[in-house]
Amino acid sequence: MRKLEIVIAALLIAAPASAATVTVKHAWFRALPAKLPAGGYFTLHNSGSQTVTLTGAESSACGMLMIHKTENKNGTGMMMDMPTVPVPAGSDLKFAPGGYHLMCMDPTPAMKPGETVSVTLAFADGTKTHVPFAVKNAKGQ
Ligand SMILES: [Cu+2]
Repeated sequence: MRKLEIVIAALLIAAPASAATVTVKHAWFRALPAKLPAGGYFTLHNSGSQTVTLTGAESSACGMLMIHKTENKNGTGMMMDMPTVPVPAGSDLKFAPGGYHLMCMDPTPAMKPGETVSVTLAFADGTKTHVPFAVKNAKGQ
């Protein structure tokens, strides 16, 4: 058992892809009236030389925070659950209306235009990043 733990620790230290190479820009939520789900949008930039994989998001301002992707199926926008989202080395991945987005399924009163809420993004290497999201109104203002 002890030997196995040492091997696992060595593997963790050697893991090359780290979310430390990821930066987040332009993070905001679109708050809608009547507690409708709020979409979350941002740009992930991976400055590293390895793909970094986003594996989850959570926020105390959302009962449940899901990663979705809107896809056009026969002219209808369908939202798919995305358990993982890879961000290729040296590139930007945009979460934007009509594509990848976060979906705050059950917004709390903290999700109010003019406020800022914190989102924790989790990555496949076990790291987490806390990101402030500006809350805007339905018009994105
Ligand atoms: Cu959605």
